[in-house]
Amino acid sequence: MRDPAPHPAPDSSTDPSTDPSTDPDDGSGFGSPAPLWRAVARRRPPGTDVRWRSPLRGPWLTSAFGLVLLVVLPVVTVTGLLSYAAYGPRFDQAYPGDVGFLRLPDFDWPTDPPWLYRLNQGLHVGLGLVVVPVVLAKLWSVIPKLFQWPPARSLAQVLERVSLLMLVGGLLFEIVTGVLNIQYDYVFGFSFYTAHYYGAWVFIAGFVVHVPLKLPTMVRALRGTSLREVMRTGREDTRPETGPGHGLIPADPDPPTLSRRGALGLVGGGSLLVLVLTAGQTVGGVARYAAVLMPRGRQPAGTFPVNKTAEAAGISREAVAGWRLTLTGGAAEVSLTREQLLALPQHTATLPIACVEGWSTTQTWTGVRLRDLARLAGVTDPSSARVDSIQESGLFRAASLQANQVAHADSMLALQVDGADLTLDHGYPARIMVPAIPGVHCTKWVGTIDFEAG
Ligand SMILES: Nc1nc2c(c(=O)[nH]1)N[C@H]1C(S)=C(S)[C@@H](COP(=O)(O)O)O[C@H]1N2
Ligand SMILES: [Mo]
Repeated sequence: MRDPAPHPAPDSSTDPSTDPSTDPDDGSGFGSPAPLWRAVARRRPPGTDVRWRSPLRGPWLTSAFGLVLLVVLPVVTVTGLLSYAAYGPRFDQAYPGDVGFLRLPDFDWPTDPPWLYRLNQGLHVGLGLVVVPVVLAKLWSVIPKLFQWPPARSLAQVLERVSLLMLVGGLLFEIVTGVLNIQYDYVFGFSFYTAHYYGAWVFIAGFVVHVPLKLPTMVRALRGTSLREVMRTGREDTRPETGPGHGLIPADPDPPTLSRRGALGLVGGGSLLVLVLTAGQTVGGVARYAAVLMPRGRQPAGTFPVNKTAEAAGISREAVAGWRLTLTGGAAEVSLTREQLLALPQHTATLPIACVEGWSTTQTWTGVRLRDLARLAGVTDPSSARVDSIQESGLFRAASLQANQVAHADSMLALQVDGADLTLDHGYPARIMVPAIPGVHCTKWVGTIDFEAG
């Protein structure tokens, strides 16, 4: 069956169905007559009159990919926004600090369960990467729309097109900045967070307009042909879709080189491959060898990832030789050597480091509880604590902790990991460990903790 939607003829200006000059009301929404609009409609840019030939293209295939994205992208978006909230915007340690009306409500990020941020960020980064093949497949499936001329025939269509541009542009931008942030050591500095945050809102705005507009079409297309039917149809029996084409079904298709089942398998296989090549970074063990796409996947056995090495942070053995911890916020400053800290009651807890990049590792930490240190400093029930590293510069040299993060029984200034002294790379002489917190706030090479009285 022929696609009932107007298909671009070789010279669309002679096609009465696409030539608005023959239409008393051109439906452009710009009032009639709209000479400018008609002039635009008649001038299809050269080279854009492409013949799209894949018989697989059509509302069903686009909707199938769309349904996956409809389920997955909200999870990626919400976990992304939650990650921003977990960074503690009220301490201005969530970047960008000043986002005007796009600021999320402040709330205390929970400390239970301890794997909360690990799960959140694993979902955000993991699903965000795994869904890339589906995003690309969906874009492939709607390419003919990009070449439609005139680009829009009414004001409503102009708005739809703009929302689509925001959706696609925002999504591709998020994928590119996200992947670059994982692969390179914060090449963006502050601007990664800024760019990724604003990019997210551009995407969200496009998504919120696009979904309600297309949902009825999607439901109709998916109801029209069952997945079971598609999965039973081989390449030989694959035909172009019938029914409303929405500008997707080719008027003049080539014979199929792949079944729809094959196309779904190809995209699903692509996603599975991304999963295998990335998950090993978090799963560890032999899976680690498969994590070739992840910079922190290939750690020697028995070790766990180092985000920033001591060398990169400018910390040497000599620099920490006469190290003392300074506690402030109470009536008098308190200064403690590592030996004095080791002589205090020690607490042991198994806690994850969960980086914003999506990798995580769970180890057993031993050290002094933060609430014990607050008491030593002379501050009961601190409302927050500011932790400073002896690292002189760098984005992550300091962090602020909320009241519940200081008070938690498993929150500590860790001196040891897995029964041995911390290595210099993992923060020797002492580092922060707090349940459910983003890895970036597990400050290494701690020099000062300033407790804010409650
Ligand atoms: N002083 C300091 N502490 C820091 C960082 C840093 O750059 N400087 N990086 C943080 C980040 S982003 C993470 S994910 C964890 C990683 O800890 P690890 O290197 O021991 O695995 O350390 C955190 N602590
Ligand atoms: Mo991190």
